[in-house]
Amino acid sequence: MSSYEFLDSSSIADYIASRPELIGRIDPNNLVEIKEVGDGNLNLVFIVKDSFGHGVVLKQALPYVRLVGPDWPMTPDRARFEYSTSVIHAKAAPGLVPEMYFFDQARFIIGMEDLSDHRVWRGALIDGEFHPGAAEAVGEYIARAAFATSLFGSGAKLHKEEIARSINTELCLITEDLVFTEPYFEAGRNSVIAANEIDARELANDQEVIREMGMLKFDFMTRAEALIHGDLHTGSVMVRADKDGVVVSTKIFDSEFSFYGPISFDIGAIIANYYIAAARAEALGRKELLEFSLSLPEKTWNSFADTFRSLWRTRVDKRVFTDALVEDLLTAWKVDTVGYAAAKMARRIVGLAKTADIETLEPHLREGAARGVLRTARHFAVGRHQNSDFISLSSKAAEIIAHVATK
Ligand code: SR1
Ligand code: MG
Repeated sequence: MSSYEFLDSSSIADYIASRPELIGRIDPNNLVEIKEVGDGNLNLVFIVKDSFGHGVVLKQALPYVRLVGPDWPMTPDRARFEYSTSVIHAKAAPGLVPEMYFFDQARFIIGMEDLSDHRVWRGALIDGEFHPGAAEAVGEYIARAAFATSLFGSGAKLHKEEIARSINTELCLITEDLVFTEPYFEAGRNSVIAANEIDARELANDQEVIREMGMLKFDFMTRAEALIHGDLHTGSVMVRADKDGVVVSTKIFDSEFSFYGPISFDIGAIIANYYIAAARAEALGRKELLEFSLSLPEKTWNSFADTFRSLWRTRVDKRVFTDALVEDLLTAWKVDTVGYAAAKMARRIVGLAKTADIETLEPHLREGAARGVLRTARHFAVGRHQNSDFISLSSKAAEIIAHVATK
């Protein structure tokens, strides 16, 4: 395992003073607040503020999976992926990615913009905040980042070079195992509450779903379409609203799982989390939030598709990449988006790394919410070839979630 010094509150002032990139951004001699806020599964995250109201975020990759501990070693080089992808995506999607200040290759630390005036979207949804506009912004981000790094945006030579540069073996393996395999083939990391054991068994015995997962996993491992985020859930999105609750800023962060993969994986990942939010809203009887959550998949999809179509006009080679092709691609990506949403819903219920949306429900409510997400996932995985329309999929999800809700 690599050996390097971990950040802690007592060493942060000296560390900031040692970084030329932070001169003028924060005063290391006048720090008033140092908070470790890492609530993800992997890293240390410090928000540091000075007495002048300036702030920075320092994020350090540990050489293991934080959620599990040193028994699960993990390359800290993932911080390099996050830094370089954030820089590339920020250029492609201006305003939608936090500003990066530096990457410390010796200690795997990223210095970046302090977004304390934003909220993590998952927490906001859990608290019943609506944030209209965020789903569209996420769709726009996915389209801009994907187009710019695809063959269509960057041309054949750069596309190939970037695929080679961005191979992210260890982090991809986590997704390959946790998302596509372990929900169906237990590897000692799954868990559900007792009342949901029957649902986990039904999922693992569903041969039609497993067949779909095989195809989705194969595509995930081989379809190097664009530099995707790789872990785009509602905990990877920060939102800031004005006094009327309308979103004025959306930032997508935490792209350490990025690599060249299928574009629809990112769209499916965020959409899965909308249905998870919907299951929570149903469990708590929050009807308005339920309807709002169910409206988000269509919003993200439409924003993605509209943005991608508008960027299509600027593609580098128009000879066989015709206007008809973009429609064919969008049709195929939509079917796969539904499949990836299914994969992501299922893993967040039965596998390692769950969501606060479901985990913080009282057990008697959690049972039905978890069941609703799993049944929706199974319906989506198998039915995606017949139906990939998000309005009708959301109606179906609402029906399933309500039918199995436990009160
Ligand atoms: C071992 S890491 C578990 C999960 O945390 C991240 O957020 C990814 O979703 C990963 O699958
Ligand atoms: Mg993450």
